[in-house]
Amino acid sequence: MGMTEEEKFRFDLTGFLVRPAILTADEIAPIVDQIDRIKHDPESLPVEERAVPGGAMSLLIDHPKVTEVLHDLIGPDVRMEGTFCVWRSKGEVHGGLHGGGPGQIDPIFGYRCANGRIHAGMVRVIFELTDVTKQDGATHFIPGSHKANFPMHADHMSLEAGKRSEFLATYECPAGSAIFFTENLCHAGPPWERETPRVAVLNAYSHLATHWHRLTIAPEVMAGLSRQRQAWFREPWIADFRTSPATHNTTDRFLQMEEPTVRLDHQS
Ligand SMILES: O=C(O)CCC(=O)C(=O)O
Ligand SMILES: [Fe+2]
Repeated sequence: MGMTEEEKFRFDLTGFLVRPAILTADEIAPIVDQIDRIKHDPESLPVEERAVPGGAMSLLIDHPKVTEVLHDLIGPDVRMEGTFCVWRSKGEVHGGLHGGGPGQIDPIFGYRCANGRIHAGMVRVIFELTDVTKQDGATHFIPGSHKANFPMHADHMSLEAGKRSEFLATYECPAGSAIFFTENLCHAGPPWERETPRVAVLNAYSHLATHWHRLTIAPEVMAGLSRQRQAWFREPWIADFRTSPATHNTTDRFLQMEEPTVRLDHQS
């Protein structure tokens, strides 16, 4: 199915998109429980579930309502390249406004749209696992800043009450929603304002040819994933010309291979 025309318009205009409630209550509860244990009692989990993206949360890697959006934002060949989860208590922050403006994260990860198709570099997907209101302090954005032609102006970079940009925007959503944004959008993880914690998983995806984050997933966590999900972390290359015709780095090829081929530095 893919993104609707309205979703494409919205993402291109603002740099972010909310898909509300794509997860069921039955999917959310075990992931919340897993993150609670990861942060507070990791020993109570089997090793392959003790860190992202293993265990219950592994269904987020390739959720169909996410994959179809990534194909429209990045292209048919997508890798997952990083992920983290948060259990954010009142007063805790991720950081101030960053990104946005003409420099972008790097041109190869830049935001482009040509011939009616979006070609985003790195795309972040936030899975909010609790209901979120606009007062809670979830991720904030300066909409449109992924296409800004002038550097982000200091007058628009404050998160302090009374000094916030008139453009600063956030979202409200029910538990189980996915928020997509291009990493070139100016964004922040401001202080969490709510008494109950923010529980979220933040995945990063990019084109199969590129890699921004060095892979840090623990070998035992990777080993616990299905081959289909391991394929999302395959090496960043497109074609191998040692064969004729060239071999393409497809998911199918990965699945046909006998040996695990997600290379981790600390494994060799
Ligand atoms: O924690 C947040 O709300 C923002 C996280 C962030 O800056 C990012 O995922 O790039
Ligand atoms: Fe960020």
